Amino acid sequence: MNWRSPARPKGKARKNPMKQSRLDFTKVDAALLPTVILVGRPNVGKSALFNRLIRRREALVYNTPGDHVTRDIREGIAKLGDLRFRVLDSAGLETAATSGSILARTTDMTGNVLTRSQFAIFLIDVRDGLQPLDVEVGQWLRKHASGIHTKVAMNKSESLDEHGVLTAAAGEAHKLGFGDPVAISAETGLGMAELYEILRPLFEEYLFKLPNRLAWQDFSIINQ
Ligand SMILES: Nc1nc2c(ncn2[C@@H]2O[C@H](COP(=O)(O)OP(=O)(O)OP(=O)(O)O)[C@@H](O)[C@H]2O)c(=O)[nH]1
Ligand SMILES: [Mg+2]
Repeated sequence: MNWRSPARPKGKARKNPMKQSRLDFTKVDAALLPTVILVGRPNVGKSALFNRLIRRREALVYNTPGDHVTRDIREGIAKLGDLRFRVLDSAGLETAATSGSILARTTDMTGNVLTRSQFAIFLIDVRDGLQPLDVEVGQWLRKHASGIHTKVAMNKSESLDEHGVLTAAAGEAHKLGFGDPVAISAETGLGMAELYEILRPLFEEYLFKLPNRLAWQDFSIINQ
């Protein structure tokens, strides 16, 4: 399913995944929104997904100093249907994951970025199949971000239109150990509806579990 409508429903509920919506994320204080970090080896499409999610407007660019390099971490508010969340584009994270020589900076990254994230979307390039670097990123995540709920996204899936190929790729991606993958295309928007359906209950649960119930008790409840 290729659902790309950004607008909130007006009037009658539309026939899309938002129908089951309860919390109105558009009313949630931005500071309380869950944070999702996009991770993966180079070129898998993290920035492409980031740009799609934030619609290229709200990117905030800032630098996270490391030992030898400057990391640019882009942050924005993602809009996925009526869902809102903070999203981080982790340029450079894969380097930390794949180079044993910069473990110190890995620790920096853990402190600066991972502790701010409750969720991760772990992108792989479905056209390449599972690569050793993907496996390393997965191991790195398990080691440094074990508390982060991680979902694997098979990006560039628009290029695999044969069902059997995608099923085989999903079987392979499952081996990363983060559950069932979701097939997406950051470029065409394929799979955004599935991503929405996966993320919404997780984010609702996250918000309901926030310690300060006063913080969310005023959220609008919609479609009840
Ligand atoms: N066919 C296809 N190409 C894509 C898709 N998403 C990204 N790309 C292409 O893949 C290349 C890498 O995309 P980026 O978004 O820069 O990848 P990245 O993971 O941010 O790369 P680094 O920042 O270098 O780690 C670009 O040429 C994109 O146009 C997709 O869904 N389908
Ligand atoms: Mg990038």
